[in-house]
Amino acid sequence: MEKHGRIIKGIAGFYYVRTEDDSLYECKARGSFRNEKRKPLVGDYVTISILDEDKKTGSLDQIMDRKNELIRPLVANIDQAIVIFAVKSPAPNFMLLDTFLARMELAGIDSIICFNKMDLDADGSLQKQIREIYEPLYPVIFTSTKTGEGVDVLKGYLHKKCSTVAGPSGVGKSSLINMLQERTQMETGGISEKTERGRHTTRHSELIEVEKDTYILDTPGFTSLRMDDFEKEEIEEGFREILQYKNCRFAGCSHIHEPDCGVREALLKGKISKSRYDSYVKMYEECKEKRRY
Ligand SMILES: Nc1nc2c(ncn2[C@@H]2O[C@H](COP(=O)(O)OP(=O)(O)OP(=O)(O)O)[C@@H](O)[C@H]2O)c(=O)[nH]1
Ligand SMILES: [Mg+2]
Ligand SMILES: [Zn+2]
Repeated sequence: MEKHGRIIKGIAGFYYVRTEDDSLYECKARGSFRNEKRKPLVGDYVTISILDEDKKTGSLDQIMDRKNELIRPLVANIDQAIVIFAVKSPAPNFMLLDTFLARMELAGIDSIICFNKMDLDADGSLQKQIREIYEPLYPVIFTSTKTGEGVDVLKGYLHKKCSTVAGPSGVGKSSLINMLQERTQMETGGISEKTERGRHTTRHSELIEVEKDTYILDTPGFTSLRMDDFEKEEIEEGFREILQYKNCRFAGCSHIHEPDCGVREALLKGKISKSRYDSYVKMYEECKEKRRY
């Protein structure tokens, strides 16, 4: 018997497929995928044939065409990315955030920025600084899993979409996801002091159904992201504000040292934030460096 479904989790060669009738099957990919070099991804819409209905096992027979696919995190058919940082502990690394945002821009995926642990920003000064940089560019949400503030706003953005949730380790991604849904409780850094590793961090990606047709993908935290798989000329496409102001004298302007550069002019006038511009320059240099290897 054949069924349609979606891969919600992949562990050690097994794919867990949630089917239209809301069952979950453990599937092995058909051997031919390996020959075709097509690897099933979390988020893929698939056709499976049932091997054993009692044991809920199946064979993954067919992968539907993908709307998009991401490498970091490895996932297919995403509608948007929710990038989560903490206002503090850990302190936000804006270069890391900007790299993530640029990668999403280049992949054609919309981002929403969520700053968690707002309870640690009692006087709101961190919030103010963050808003100044990012609010002109992206939706910015502030949340706290301690007070519950902002969680409903976040939920509103997720409605009927498939969102990947990404961010550094320890910012509260799993804690937030636990507040958003009841079905699967993710392990968080707080509640698992008993385990050998001392602390439970997310180690594989999993699609979680928050409500009907609303999915979020919890992913392991990242500590670094690079842009060196892109050409330096492509980096500007990762910055909405640079695309907006690049009325420069020279075609192919790097926006770093050329005269009559619209981007540096906008920077001087305060229309582009220094922090974002610095991230752009760092990424550009990073891409230039790699040519020497
Ligand atoms: N003060 C404060 N602490 C929080 C908040 N949300 C989460 N935490 C704490 O931050 C720690 C990390 O939370 P997790 O949800 O495990 O973080 P994560 O982003 O899933 O981490 P990884 O799985 O390692 O990527 C835990 O000790 C949480 O209790 C918050 O809103 N405020
Ligand atoms: Mg986690
Ligand atoms: Zn320029």
